[in-house]
Amino acid sequence: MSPETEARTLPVVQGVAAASPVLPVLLPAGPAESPGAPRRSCGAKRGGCGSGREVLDPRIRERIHNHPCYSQEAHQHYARMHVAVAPACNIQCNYCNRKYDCANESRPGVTSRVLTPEEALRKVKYVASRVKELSVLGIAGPGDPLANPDRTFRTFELVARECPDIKLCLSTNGLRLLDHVNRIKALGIDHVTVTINMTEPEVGERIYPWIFYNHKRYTGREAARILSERQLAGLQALTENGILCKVNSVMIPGINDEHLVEVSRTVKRLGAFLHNIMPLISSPEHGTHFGLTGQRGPTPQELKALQDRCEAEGIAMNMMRHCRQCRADAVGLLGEDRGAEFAEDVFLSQDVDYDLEGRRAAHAAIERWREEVRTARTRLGIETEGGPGRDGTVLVAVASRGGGVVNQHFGHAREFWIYEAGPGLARFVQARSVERYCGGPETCNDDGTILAGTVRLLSDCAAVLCSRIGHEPRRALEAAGIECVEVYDLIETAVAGVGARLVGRRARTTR
Ligand code: CLF
Ligand code: SF4
Repeated sequence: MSPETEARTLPVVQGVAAASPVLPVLLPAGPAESPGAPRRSCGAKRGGCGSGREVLDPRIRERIHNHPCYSQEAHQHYARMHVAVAPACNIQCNYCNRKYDCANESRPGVTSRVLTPEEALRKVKYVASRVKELSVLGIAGPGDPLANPDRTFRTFELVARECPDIKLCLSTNGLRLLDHVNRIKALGIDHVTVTINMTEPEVGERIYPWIFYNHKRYTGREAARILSERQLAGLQALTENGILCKVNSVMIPGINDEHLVEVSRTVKRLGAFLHNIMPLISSPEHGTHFGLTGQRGPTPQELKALQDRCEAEGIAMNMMRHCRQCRADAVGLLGEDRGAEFAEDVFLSQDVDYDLEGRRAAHAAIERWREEVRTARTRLGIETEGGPGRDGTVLVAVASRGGGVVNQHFGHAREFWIYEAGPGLARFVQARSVERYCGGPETCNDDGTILAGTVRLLSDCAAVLCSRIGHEPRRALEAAGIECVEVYDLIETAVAGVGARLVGRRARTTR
């Protein structure tokens, strides 16, 4: 029976599945790496990883299992929050004008109010008591956390003491990383992201006009050389100390797009676990150098092609493909922004007891549900990996509110998850944001431009899977050759079923 027609009763995790966003990911299927395997690797061997395509050492699997950025599967179930405690920065990136949050982790156009470490602790406790699926606290700005070391580490210290089940996560431009490796390790900050956009100063001078280092301002090629050396040395020191590292890179067409393949190779050699290549977001109203000079960002197709190259043979880097470029005070599942629910006057005025037992029970419920999803996937023989660009696949788009289920109305989707689909294959490749088509009767797509934009964005997809869809969007999508499938099922089951049917049909028509 095809997933489109098969009605299934899905287990619901009380208070979690309905609210939580979805996520498909791979479970390691092959042999685990031997405990004695040499370090200076990302801890994974070819064949499947938490984000991508490698078989994980079980110890690393345990470390990432509920980190929504390091594990693609976890991002459908677990939330992160950022606290904006770090205002200053020590470098200048051409995609940032310092009015907004650090664009190495955030999209431009949004700003965060800076909190003191004590205020940040109150916020974390308040949010953790209400968002039980919260698993990670990240510090990512609004400037560079390590240009504000006292505020950053004081915040981590307070949270580590009072919220022992929350993972600590840091994101930095890497200039001062080497100075703080011991402190990072001592505080148990187990996940660190370094933004590395280049390893060649000739490329770097087109991205960084200056850096401020050891009381001196450096410009041009010399600035880029110092920055690159410090980033790579810091990354290496972290991985040698057993800290899981992710590298973020901003893809800037014509400047570093080709070069990022080499960056991926280099950071993998230095032990980075994951590479997150993000699209440059650039427009004149952001007031950045790139925005004002007309530097464009990549298309989703260009981004995917580059990610595929870095993941392919020869490099085999684990790629993060589900980043949402969230803001420095983001709260919630990736892709949702619940910051407005946690206003300052509320969390600053309340004393919250930390409900460790309640949080543990909620996480246990999430894990039971994940296990059911995995069991279903295994029973049906669905792969979630398979290497980029496997022959005989199509792209399909999924609307989901999370929990691993196709469960969202087309008109309510703010983003679509793009999968490579085929017989026995459902491989997550990208999240694409759209403007919500239906905002209620008063704002519902009155001039058609939102729908037209969505159809364009999904133009390389063969089908859209959603719980319901209206007549007008269905007509527009079908006119563009995109099939609309109404379904309520596990994502991977539905994607693989539709993929098998579409690939089979294509094979028959080309015979
Ligand atoms: Fe935050 Fe970054 Fe830690 Fe995640 S975000 S500090 S690693 S907890 Fe995640 Fe957000 Fe992408 Fe960053 S989706 S921008 S990769
Ligand atoms: Fe802006 Fe972040 Fe670059 Fe600093 S490191 S200039 S805050 S994008």
